[in-house]
Formats: sequence, structure tokens, C-alpha cells
Amino acid sequence: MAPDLNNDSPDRALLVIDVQNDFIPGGALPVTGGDQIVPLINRIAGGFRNVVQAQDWHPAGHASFASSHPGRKPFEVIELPYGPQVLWPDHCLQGSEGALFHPLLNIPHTQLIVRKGGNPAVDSYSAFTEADQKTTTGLAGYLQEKGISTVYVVGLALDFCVAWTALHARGKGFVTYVVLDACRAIDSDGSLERAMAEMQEAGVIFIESRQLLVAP
Ligand code: VGL
Ligand code: ZN
Repeated sequence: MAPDLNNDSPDRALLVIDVQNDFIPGGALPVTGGDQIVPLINRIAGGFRNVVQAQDWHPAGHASFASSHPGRKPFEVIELPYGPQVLWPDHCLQGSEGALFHPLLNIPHTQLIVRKGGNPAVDSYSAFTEADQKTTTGLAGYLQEKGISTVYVVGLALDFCVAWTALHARGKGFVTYVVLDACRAIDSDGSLERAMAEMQEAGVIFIESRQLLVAP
């Protein structure tokens, strides 16, 4: 199914996920190639009337940090009350440089910034719903009130925050595209393959940016 090119349409939104310094090479939780997608995301965003940015935004001592669990190391998985949790290096601390958007990300018309991961005890990869699978950020209601029925998801990381955002968007009934070349993955312990299979199963549609951009 080829999407049409009218991205300016009021019924669709671009969701730009976690394009933050800590996820760029040199940051606390670097995603390989994370910097390479920034110019492409700027170009894609230029065509959209509706743009929402997500910002991973954790308090010190967050439950997803390995440093909060004595004896544990980053990328190990532990059981938390809401299920398995991958442990990460400390990242995206509220108010830190690492939590800021990449300096070359340039989307002046972004309408809404959704901060997530603020509950010290619960992670939130998704821009819609926290990892307890209950607490929402309000994003679905925001989009629905604006009459948006289709979302395009780009950003970091494809196998974590992009995937969970796309899965929850489907769960909330949005037609959901992931623009693959405008994402990069962490790929820890098979996470990319699993995430791609889950998205496919849920009816997320994978496209490439050339299907969204008019040739220059
Ligand atoms: C993310 C791990 C931890 C992401 C955020 O943006 O994909 N990954 N926090
Ligand atoms: Zn995080």
C-alpha cells in the first residue's frame, strides 16, 4: 500500500521519537548512525502540518538504569513488577545536555513535545503508554481530538521507542507507518528482529522515505 504524498493533510501526523543527544554517537546510550537520520527527519517533517516530538526524560535513579540495581550491568534484563526490563546506562536525565534534542534537529513547527519516562519506577519506551501498559501520556487523546487518524513514526531507537510507539499507535486504532530509513536501531540480543516481527504482526506498515518525499 503506497501512501500518497499529501503529508500536509490535517488527518496525519509525524511522530519524531527521541532524537536526543544521549542516543547519538558520543552520548550515554549511543545508537549507531543516530546522527545520520537527522537531516532526513528535518526534510520529512517539512512536509507535515502536524508534528509531535517525543523526549525520553528520566529522573535520577530511574528504575531502567543499571546503576539503580546494585550488581547489575547495562543491557541485562531484570523482572520489574510490570514485566521484564532491559537495564540501560544512565541516560536522558531531566534537564541534562544529553536529554536535549540533537542540535541539528530543526522542526520549528512541532506542535507538541511529549516527555516520557518521568515515573521513577516505570519505564516508557512508547510515547503513548508507559511500560505498566496502563498509564497514558495523553497523546492518543490529543491526536484524536485533532482528527488525526494516521501516524508516521521516525527516530530512535527503531527496536525500542519507535517500535513501542508504533505498536501502541496500532493498538489505539491509528493507521501506522514506520519510515525505516529515518530510524536506527540499538539491536541488543535480537531486539531488532523481535520488534520488526511484532510490528508486522500488529499491522504496522513499513515504508522508505522516498515514498513520502517528492523528488527534489
Ligand atoms: C530508548 C532505551 C531506553 C529509546 C529510551 O529511545 O529507544 N531506549 N530509553
Ligand atoms: Zn530511556
